[in-house]
Amino acid sequence: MMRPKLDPAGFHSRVSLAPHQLSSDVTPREDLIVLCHVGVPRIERLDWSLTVDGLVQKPARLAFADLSRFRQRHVSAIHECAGSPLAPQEPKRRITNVEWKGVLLADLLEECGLSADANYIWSIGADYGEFAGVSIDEYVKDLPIERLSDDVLIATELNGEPLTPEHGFPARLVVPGFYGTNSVKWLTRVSLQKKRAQGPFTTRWYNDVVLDEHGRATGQMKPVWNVAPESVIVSPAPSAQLSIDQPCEVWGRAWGDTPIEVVEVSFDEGETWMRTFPSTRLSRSWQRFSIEWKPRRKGIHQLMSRAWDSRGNVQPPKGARNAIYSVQVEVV
Ligand SMILES: Nc1nc2c(c(=O)[nH]1)N[C@H]1C(S)=C(S)[C@@H](COP(=O)(O)O)O[C@H]1N2
Ligand SMILES: [Mo]
Repeated sequence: MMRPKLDPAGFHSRVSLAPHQLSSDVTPREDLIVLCHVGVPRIERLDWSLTVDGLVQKPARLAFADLSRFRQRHVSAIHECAGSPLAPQEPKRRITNVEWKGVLLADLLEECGLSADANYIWSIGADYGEFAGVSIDEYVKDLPIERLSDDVLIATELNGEPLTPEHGFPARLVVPGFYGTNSVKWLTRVSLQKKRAQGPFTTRWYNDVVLDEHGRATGQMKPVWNVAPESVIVSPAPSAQLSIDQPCEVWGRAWGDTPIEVVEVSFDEGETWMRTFPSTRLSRSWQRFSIEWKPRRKGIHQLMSRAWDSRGNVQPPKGARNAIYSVQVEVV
């Protein structure tokens, strides 16, 4: 495929809703995040093709119409941007919950026959340009082959409609439970490989420094793949005024790659925590938690929530993209 035209060219993004605006279970289209590092390629369906190569028995090239040969899958999932790759420890909470439709990458790869030495799936997008002063030939990401068995999609629809150009028209990868950066838009090539991809988006950016318990670098790196446990209080909103001795519902959203089992809520800036059990996870959606609070003291209060996943991981107080979120309210 020839290089498509970019419109716009260059970094293009739209900020997401703030935590207190996350009232819809499914994020409406106009409130979705948009993040394009180098621009928005414009590709017609008839011009699009997907090449499958590398460690496969039968390399393939599919046209858009070929996708209809495979069974269609719906996945309802959180879709979260990992934040700025230039400031990986800064929480941005660019979180949405969406409905994807597409075909399973596993079905497609089964036809090609995986070689036994394929360890990683590289996915390549049609965008090109410059990001943070680095010239980008193509947007390349990777994922471990073990992930394939779950629900990795080649998606063609978002919230019941064809993808828009900004979201990857005509087809994109979706890795539910992984940070958005791994869901390569304008997907044009999938390559099975032995080693991790060596482009800037898998080595220089979106590759976290692993810290020891004192916060010192260990020299090891960890790819920005699985979404870490996270939660936000949706209501009350920041600066809300609450009445003393009146019960109020404190509720929010919790999510992660693995289901959230417990959410703890603090009304005193993390001094003490109350346990709540969030709603059961449906598909890969976010979960809702709720707790009643009767404020007994007038003045400013700092509310916080922290999510625990089924592997016992919890949100840290600070210094990570999934750090605890807090809301300041006034009791009058
Ligand atoms: N080809 C390509 N895919 C990409 C990106 C990109 O710049 N190029 N950005 C990634 C990032 S960082 C995020 S958060 C998601 C955002 O997807 P959305 O814009 O559809 O919400 O797309 C990912 N896929
Ligand atoms: Mo992102």
